[in-house]
Amino acid sequence: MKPKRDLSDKLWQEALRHIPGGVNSPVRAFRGVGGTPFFTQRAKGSRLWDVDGNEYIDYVCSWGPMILGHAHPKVVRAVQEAARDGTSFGTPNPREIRLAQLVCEAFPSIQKVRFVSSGTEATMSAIRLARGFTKRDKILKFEGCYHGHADALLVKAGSGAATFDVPDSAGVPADFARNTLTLPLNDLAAIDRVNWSEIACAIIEPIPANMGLIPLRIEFLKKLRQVTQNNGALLLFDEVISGFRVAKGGAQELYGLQADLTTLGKIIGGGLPAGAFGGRADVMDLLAPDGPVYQAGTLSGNPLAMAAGIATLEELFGLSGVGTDRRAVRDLNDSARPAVAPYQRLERLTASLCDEWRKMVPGQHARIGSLFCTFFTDCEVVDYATAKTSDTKRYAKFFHAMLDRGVYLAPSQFEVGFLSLAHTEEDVETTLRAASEAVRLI
Ligand code: KE4
Repeated sequence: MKPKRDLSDKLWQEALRHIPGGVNSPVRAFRGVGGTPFFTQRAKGSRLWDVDGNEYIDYVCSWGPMILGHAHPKVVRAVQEAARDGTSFGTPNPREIRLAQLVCEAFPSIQKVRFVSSGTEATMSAIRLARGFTKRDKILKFEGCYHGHADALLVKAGSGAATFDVPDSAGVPADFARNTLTLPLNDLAAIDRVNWSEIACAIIEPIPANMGLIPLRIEFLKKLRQVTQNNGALLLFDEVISGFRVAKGGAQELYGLQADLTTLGKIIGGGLPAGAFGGRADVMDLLAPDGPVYQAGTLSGNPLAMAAGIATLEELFGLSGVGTDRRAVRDLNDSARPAVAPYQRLERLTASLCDEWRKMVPGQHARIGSLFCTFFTDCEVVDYATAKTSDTKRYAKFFHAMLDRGVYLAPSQFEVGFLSLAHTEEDVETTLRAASEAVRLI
């Protein structure tokens, strides 16, 4: 039953010689589940093939970007066409405007947007902008939320209350962490223990998906919106995962809330390196070259990443095929048509998987749109502390049993599963069959 992965194992040894930990991003090293990773040769639709020819149904989707599925023809063609005209100019290019239009139309709270090359760059820049706008140094984040690896955001929570924190990564000076306070999620009383008049911004994943999936109490988010508004602090929604994923307008559309600043990534680049931060024009206008907050990037607005992002969003919003490849800047009305069919399909297919899954896989289950997660624990999971009660060894056994049956889940209990528009009912059936066998082994 165990698939042969001889070539992956050989490549792994070579990777370890040249690349720290053998990977360019830690979670890929399978440290959360044991064993060593497979090397992907190619991907198409909902499937990955490793270098040994093993095929997997992919529920990681490159950690979120591949919402259309891998190698979608419209995305591939858009990138090929863009590449034929050159790969980077370092000047403004029309595709930046088209993608900016699509983002501002999808997110009413985003009056202006700036593109960067990753989610980390987006959150790092947005934090600096919030500090520049409010002239305050302190920021507030939430326990277990991940916002990329900028120093100020690599800070772990204290226990349960707003506390000055210590870095949770080597190399981050204590001084950097001193300005980052942390609160537990879903704890309304904890919000009242903060001196909000000294806070530049509160940054939160409105759908926390980096400790497994933790549905937030809507009154918690509403209180955060209210208290930041009342105290001149900015509310920063990190929608790098949820943006364009749970709805066209992300969690803000789902919850009917508007952030002052929003960070985006993953889907916005259609699989190429891209991120973005945007929000209120009076805040965004503080950015260089107009304002005093410096921020820059050689490959920001890269034409290939913009082309992949445009093709992805236009397909997702039901606009593709309106020839935008040729005319990079279009009248806003073209993109006004509501995008519901794709989101309804994602909702329906993920529900069909999870409704059966939760009957056969013991644990605490969570699903929001096409994001899903099972915590291998008996206790109700409402925050990072309760998520950490999960039996990670049991999750690891389940992960490998599924992988050996051709189903690739996140190689960590503290990530989430993603579906794409390329996943099919047959994929769901195959996955459920594998899960019914895998649970017997753990
Ligand atoms: P990147 O710098 O990895 O593009 O984005 C950082 C980031 C920011 N905000 C949120 C909510 C995120 O989830 C992320 C990155 N997510 C992880 C997976 N949970 C990326 C995978 C990885 O680190 O390899």
